[in-house]
Amino acid sequence: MPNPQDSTSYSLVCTILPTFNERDNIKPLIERLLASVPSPYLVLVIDDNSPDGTWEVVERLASSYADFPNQKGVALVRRINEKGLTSAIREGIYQAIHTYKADIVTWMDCDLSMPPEDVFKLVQAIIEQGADVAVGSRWVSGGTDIAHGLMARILSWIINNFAILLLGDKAHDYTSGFIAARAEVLESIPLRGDYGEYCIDFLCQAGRRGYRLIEVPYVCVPRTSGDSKTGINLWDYLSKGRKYVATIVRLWRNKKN
Ligand SMILES: Nc1nc2c(ncn2[C@@H]2O[C@H](COP(=O)(O)OP(=O)(O)OP(=O)(O)O)[C@@H](O)[C@H]2O)c(=O)[nH]1
Ligand SMILES: [Mg+2]
Repeated sequence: MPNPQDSTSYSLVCTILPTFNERDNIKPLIERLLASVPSPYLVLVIDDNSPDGTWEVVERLASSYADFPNQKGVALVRRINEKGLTSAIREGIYQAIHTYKADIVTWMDCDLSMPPEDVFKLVQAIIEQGADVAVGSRWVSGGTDIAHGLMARILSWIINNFAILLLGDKAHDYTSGFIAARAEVLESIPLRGDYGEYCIDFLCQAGRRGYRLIEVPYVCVPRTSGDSKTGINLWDYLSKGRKYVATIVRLWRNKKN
């Protein structure tokens, strides 16, 4: 359990949860997360009008965390006319920093593959170890991936090693998607891309601008409810992988961008 005494050097941490059809995952995720962090703390769900009614579950849950900003809070943005993972996180970052004045922002998948209890380890890497960006990593000592099959793990290995070769080894899990960062870093590096390639771009740019990256190991576990938005079939992996490779090559060619 984190020590609330640690909360002296920041005023608010906000975790953004981008959701599309995560009805059965979102409640346990929020409850486990909020049980493992000190106050004040905000969870901000960005839901793209999920047909399974994820947003309804969040609306109901939000009313039982009514003591924000003094205690822990849950807020919802239900987007009707927009869709997409990167744009959802971007929206969350904007709201977290400008509406709620968060100075540390984190985000993660909502399929319970990333343990909610590990979120505060990322935050502590910022508060206690002086990181500007903390990256949840499957590919450093202590981390691993027991969620994915052999094909997905091999593709992830190829993409990450290609990224390390061309962009450097400040990160070992360039496609992590499990991130905490100081607001100042997020203001200076807007997320670019449609899906997971934003993470390669963001980590590379943060490293190039001299921000301090710390990797925090985590164990990626299988989703137990709902459907994956990526791992539908080999074709889906390859078409997403193509964008990841294009992002790595663009960053390698253009050292300033
Ligand atoms: N708001 C929003 N969230 C999305 C969208 N697409 C995916 N997500 C969320 O993004 C996160 C990642 O999606 P996952 O289904 O876990 O897909 P993935 O992590 O790429 O694939 P796996 O490795 O199979 O888990 C989850 O929290 C999804 O609900 C979208 O269009 N809008
Ligand atoms: Mg996932």
